[in-house]
Amino acid sequence: MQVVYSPAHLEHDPKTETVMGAAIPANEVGERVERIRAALVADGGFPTSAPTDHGTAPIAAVHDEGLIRFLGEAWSDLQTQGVRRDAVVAEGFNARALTEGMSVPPFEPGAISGRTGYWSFDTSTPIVAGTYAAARAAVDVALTAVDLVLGGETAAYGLCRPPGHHAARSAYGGYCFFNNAAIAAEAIVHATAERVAILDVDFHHGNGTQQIFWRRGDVLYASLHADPDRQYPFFLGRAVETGEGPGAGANLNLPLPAGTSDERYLAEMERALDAIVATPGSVIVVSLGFDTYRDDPLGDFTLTTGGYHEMGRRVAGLGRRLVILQEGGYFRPALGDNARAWLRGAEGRPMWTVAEGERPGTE
Ligand code: SP5
Ligand code: ZN
Repeated sequence: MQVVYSPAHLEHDPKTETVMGAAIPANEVGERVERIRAALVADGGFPTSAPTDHGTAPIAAVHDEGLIRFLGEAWSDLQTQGVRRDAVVAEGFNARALTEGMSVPPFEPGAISGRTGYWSFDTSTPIVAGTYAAARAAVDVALTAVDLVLGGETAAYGLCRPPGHHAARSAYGGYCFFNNAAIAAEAIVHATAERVAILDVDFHHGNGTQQIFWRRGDVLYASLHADPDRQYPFFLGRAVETGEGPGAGANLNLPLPAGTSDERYLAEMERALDAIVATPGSVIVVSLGFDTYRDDPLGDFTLTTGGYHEMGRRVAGLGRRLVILQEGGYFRPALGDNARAWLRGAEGRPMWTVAEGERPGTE
């Protein structure tokens, strides 16, 4: 399977994230992607290529122009306004309740700490000097994976970083700036006029992807994730959210309890796969997260490396072409094995053995 990778992700290098007011070491770091890349190179079955520049038009097909402009300007704003910080996080948020009952037009302030709050929804997604370049490159990685699949490949893996599925049309957050999977799905619809299914297997609900396609009947969004009653992103991801208007019935949320095992997960995934089978189309975009892993510091599921192999096998078993895009996954020591297992499963290759000359998996 072809892998698309860009070293530009390393330019997004936050040192901390703020959770409930406390600065903690950043979870979403460059080592994540470097671990995966190293494991796939060592495997030998995953030729890697660089992304090509797709410009901003495919991003503007999914995101508000104002968000794109803000992300492009945020770092220079910070310098111009004399704020001496190595990362910027909002000082306040544009919460809907502030203007409840008031017919005042939305107002984007000039001050960087307020402007940041206008376009974001959490404190754990710092913008640093290289964030925009990295986020643009992640989109190009996703779109190059789309090009490979539309060019005839059965599957391609875009090693995106920063991830994307939390980014909404007009807001960034959840370590995500541009919604790589949504941009990829929209590009596929544009190129093929076919319907597209997005299967989101990250631990967290892809609130951004859901929001972007909420009223769209031509893009199915199906997600398995931690129940938002107990886990981020909290405000979306419930089973009652099924889409509206032309998108009614084209959104499937499968919230799951703490402790969800391989067996439970794979059984639940059959419901998502059934929904995909019931939707015409030949391409699936997979939002692939490994924060469902048993040792993940953010997650509370108990999936194993073997579970990922089986997941990849079953998703590929639908017989559709796959654009597989990396989302979350924070237990760094196992990311390489987990990605390798999922992708080998999708190719119909077995799990590796010690006899292959590799170290055994972490199980
Ligand atoms: C793409 C993706 O996986 N984004 C996830 C964003 C989650 N942000 C909230 C982080 C909260 C960290 N809390 C650590 C608690 C450990 N028990
Ligand atoms: Zn996640």
